Amino acid sequence: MKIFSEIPNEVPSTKLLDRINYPEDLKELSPPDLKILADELREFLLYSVGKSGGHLGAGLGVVELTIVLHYLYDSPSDNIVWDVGHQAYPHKILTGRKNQISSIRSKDGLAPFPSRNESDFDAFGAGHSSTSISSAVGMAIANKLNEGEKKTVAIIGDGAMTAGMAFEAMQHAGGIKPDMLIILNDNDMSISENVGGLNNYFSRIWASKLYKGIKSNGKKFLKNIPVAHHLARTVETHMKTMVAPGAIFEELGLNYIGPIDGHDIDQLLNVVGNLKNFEGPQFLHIITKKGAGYDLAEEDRIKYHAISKTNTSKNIGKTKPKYQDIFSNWVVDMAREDSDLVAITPAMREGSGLVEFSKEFPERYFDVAIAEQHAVTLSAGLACEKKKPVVAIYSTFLQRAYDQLIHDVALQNLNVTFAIDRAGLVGEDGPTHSGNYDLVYLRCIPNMIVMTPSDENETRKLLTTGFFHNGPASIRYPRGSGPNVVVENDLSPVEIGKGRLIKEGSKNLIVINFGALLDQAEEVADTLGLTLIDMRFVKPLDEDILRKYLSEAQAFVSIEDGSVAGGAGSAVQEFCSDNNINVKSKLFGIPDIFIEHQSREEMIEESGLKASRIIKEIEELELEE
Ligand SMILES: Cc1ncc(C[n+]2csc(CCOP(=O)(O)OP(=O)(O)O)c2C)c(N)n1
Repeated sequence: MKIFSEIPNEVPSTKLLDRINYPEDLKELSPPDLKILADELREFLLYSVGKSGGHLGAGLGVVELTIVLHYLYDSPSDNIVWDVGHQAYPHKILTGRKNQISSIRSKDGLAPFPSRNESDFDAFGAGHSSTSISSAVGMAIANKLNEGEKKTVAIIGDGAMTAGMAFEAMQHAGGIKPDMLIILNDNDMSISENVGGLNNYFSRIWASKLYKGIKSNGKKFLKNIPVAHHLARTVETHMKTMVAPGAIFEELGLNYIGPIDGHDIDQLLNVVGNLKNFEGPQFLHIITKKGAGYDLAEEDRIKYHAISKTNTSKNIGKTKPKYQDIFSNWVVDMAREDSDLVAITPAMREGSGLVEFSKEFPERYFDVAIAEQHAVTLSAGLACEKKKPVVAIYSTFLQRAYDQLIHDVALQNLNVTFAIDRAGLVGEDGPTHSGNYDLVYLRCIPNMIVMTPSDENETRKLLTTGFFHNGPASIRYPRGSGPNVVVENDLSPVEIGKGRLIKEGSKNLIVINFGALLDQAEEVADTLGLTLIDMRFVKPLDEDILRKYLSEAQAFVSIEDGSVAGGAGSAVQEFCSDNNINVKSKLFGIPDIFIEHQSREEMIEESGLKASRIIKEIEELELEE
């Protein structure tokens, strides 16, 4: 494997890759050519991610695997399912999208993850982790029912393998034995270091020389004779329970093979080529290096999980703190004050702003791996024993733990604070990662306090408020930076259910803001001379302020960075209806469609949430003078 030491600025010369547009072109190459192609593909990937920004380390790690899969399988007829899909850039390049790859993640460009709308080669859309085995089992079952000839492969990382969903799928597959191949791409990393018992287990397999010896000498698994193979396996399984950790998958009913070097094209061709024709669920464990072939990415696997575009002025002089920095400072400050504070992340230490906390309070920091459901119920258990858990979680990933929110936390009125990050429109990561639904799904849960800070200082205050509240509380804030207001150092709460009047203007039409689009709301209020309230709380609503201003008004408009259907504005409508307050209303929020990947600004614009658009729509409201 060629090791590159920089991201090329110019389009690299890639003689072989130039000839490859679709997998069928690949099949013309000889195995030695595939190795040259791997170097070219890697260089081209480096160049294009340098242009587009986006996920890098995972893609570099699966260059050889991607080539081999497309060489051996007949996609799109065969189904190749990539878990999460952040590693699928090489797959996109080899499946007809080479010339568009540097448009990835931008408006009208390629999607950040596999997308069935984008290409027939993307067998299953993703973005969230650990869905590949379930969907692949479904495809394999359907193929059997359809009496088809399609092959099915799921490729899942060791990080994604930590999720319960992956195990739910494997235990099902082990029972019904569909013909499929699961490839565990083990690079010992999630976004940060992979954690937990399963990860330790994989490391033991990796380290076990004894096991490797048994594999190479004792098991002729490359023989393409399924029956003989399975017989051989029965004997071996017993040995493995003593000495070989791969037995856990065997015990589930899968045929575990490996580990093998996932960068060795000859070995991959040999092993995958055989497993492809085996009956029943096959499990191949490959070892790869995240960031392989780019020295900086190999050294700092966390930093190069994803990168920004290189050489853009955007990257220079960024000094505004992000909401994640505000959370990071708050959680450390609060933990210094209260020794019962514990922080939990489902595998998002860097993204959620828990790096400093994890260093200062290692015993009070819990990365539970990609296990959102467990994260929430774990927090419930901690709260039962008087700890004060803060669950730092992306809005979109909290969707995974909805029953746990209701059944384990809220129903028992447990004291858990949810710091909900990436709330609202998220930008380049697209609809899989947009946190559009939390206000809707949280405000209907009894006992839950729901807060929408509108700037950095408010975020700190409302985090404190949620933490001091003895019961479940959620504080949601967006990705990136805010208006850059001064953040006070103190840790004092605000009164629960009290909004704040930002400015008083005409009392005929009231602008009601929920959260991070306050700048747009202010522009609307200033331009039209209207009264503006920043509600702070979606639940409980500040009924006094609403009664005071809405009883005399003709109409209100609400603005929120969340789904308009059932969201915060709807809560105000419900309040008016319950209290016989007869006002017209116009709710501004995210419409009932998935907003495709583009910058957050562009998403806001497409959702009709820019001040200019809101002003126009207000002017079209037929209000009496
Ligand atoms: C449900 C869910 N939680 C969290 C994430 C964020 N996330 C994206 S990739 C990733 C790490 C995946 O690790 P692994 O599967 O080992 O792939 P690698 O990046 O190491 O190749 C995480 C935590 C996600 N996409 N989905």
